[in-house]
Amino acid sequence: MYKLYDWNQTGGTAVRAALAELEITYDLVEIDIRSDAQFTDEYTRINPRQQVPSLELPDGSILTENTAILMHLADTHPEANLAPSCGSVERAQINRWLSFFAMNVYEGEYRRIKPERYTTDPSNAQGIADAATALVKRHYDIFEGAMGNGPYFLGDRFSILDIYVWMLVQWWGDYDAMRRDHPKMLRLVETVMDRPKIKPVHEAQFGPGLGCA
Ligand SMILES: N[C@@H](CCC(=O)N[C@@H](CS)C(=O)NCC(=O)O)C(=O)O
Repeated sequence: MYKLYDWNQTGGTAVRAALAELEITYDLVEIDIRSDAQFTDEYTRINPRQQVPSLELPDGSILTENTAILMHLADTHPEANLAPSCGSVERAQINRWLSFFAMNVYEGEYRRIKPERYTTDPSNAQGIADAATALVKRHYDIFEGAMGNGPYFLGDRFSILDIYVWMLVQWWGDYDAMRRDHPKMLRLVETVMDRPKIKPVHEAQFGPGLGCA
């Protein structure tokens, strides 16, 4: 049995969506990051980085880092075709963009949300948040330029990268600008959130529309 440690509207939503696509049942352990439950000794033993998500695998081992979790779920359920095969060029591209989003967009979103963590000078927090907004937008611009005709990154082929992008975009907020500046990305996101197995995850986590309700 898988056990997911997570809280609402976090990056763990991508893991929930992948588990839903794979029809995997799991136990959910809520780690309320609003009340600092990630900092308890008990959870720190599970994830020393004191973040969610963490996934306990059926063998009892713990996997952290969203992109590693998504790739492992895809690899261990090849029949669902959520990732191209090892060694293929498509696989390398999926890895490339997962790293790109994890390092730049996920991290950039965190700087937008919690700028005070990224400075020793609290009076500069707004500047950090503003720079982070520009950083995330720049990376969305780059991805938009790399998108083909869609609807997914690999065309008609759905993958864990699409799940990851769908999750990240929910934190962005300015969807009028996105419709204008990143229409291919937004189409990808709207296609993912309409998938029959992901729609219930989306609505439970984010509400009926785009973004965190
Ligand atoms: N690199 C980690 C980042 C995880 C992360 O930032 N999780 C956030 C929620 S989206 C968290 O647990 N925040 C609580 C905290 O940092 O105190 C991953 O990709 O899984």
